Amino acid sequence: MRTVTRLAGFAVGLAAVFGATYGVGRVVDRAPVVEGRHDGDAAHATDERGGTADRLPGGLLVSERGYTLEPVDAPPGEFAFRIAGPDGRPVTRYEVAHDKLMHLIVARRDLSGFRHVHPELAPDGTWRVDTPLTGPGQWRAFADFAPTGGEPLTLGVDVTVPGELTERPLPAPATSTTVDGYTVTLTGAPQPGRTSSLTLTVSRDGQPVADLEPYLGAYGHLVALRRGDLAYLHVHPDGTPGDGRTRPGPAVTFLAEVPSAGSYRLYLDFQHGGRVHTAEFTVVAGAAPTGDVPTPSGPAPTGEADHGTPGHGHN
Ligand SMILES: [Cu+2]
Repeated sequence: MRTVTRLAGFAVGLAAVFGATYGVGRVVDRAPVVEGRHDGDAAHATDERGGTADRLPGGLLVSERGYTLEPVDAPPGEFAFRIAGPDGRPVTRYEVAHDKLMHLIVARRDLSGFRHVHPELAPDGTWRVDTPLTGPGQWRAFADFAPTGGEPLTLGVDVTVPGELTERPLPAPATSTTVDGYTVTLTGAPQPGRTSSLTLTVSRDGQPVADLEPYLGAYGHLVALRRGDLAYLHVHPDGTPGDGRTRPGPAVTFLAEVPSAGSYRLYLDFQHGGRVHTAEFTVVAGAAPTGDVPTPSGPAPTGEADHGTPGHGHN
């Protein structure tokens, strides 16, 4: 019974978010479904924010716990925003997290165009960065930060870049990809409602890369976005440089918690040769990694069956 109640609350929360974001009442006709958990553990597992797993994933709200993400006008080529605090004034004091005061992540609503950048803070509380919005489309911008005196937060806001939009289909699930001449392979698959180990292994020209450079306090930084609503997920590196057990590649392991079945896009930032590279993967939680598993008989709902199928109500 507890599970049913929790899911119902989650669905209501999502509907409210979409209503606020788009100004329409019926964008979501099916809430993401958490399946396969009947022992209630997921509802009580604490995350790094000290909250519980039945709290909404990060990035779905533009305003949370008194803090609001406010884009501000900026010259061409620049993206600027403020975080309004509980007193309504721009927040000017932040705590360092993952080596930075502010992490700004952007992606188009079709999950293309991912960028992870670090804006600079002006004394008046305005954050500025060379715009990471690299082309026309509906973008989601995520501010991941910890205000001094408050809990860590990820707020999200929609930003439209005018122009002719070419919607890109989500790439099919894969366990290997290439970026900038590196090959990155993924082992492990996220499972809804529990912590899963994901290992990414980097090679170049067939040789393992065993001298990755620390980036944001780790040998890799992994962001996951959920297809359909771009929920922003915490993925914790398992081990940090200098802890005596974590090696600088070729394998980097993360602990991922996904809140529901369905498709996710993973973005791995890693640094080698003095440059940051981003490897991207589509993964399907709660299903075989191929993502085209037919729906079995029985009551288990599936979140992956929409993959590649038009007219299913997702974006
Ligand atoms: Cu960052």
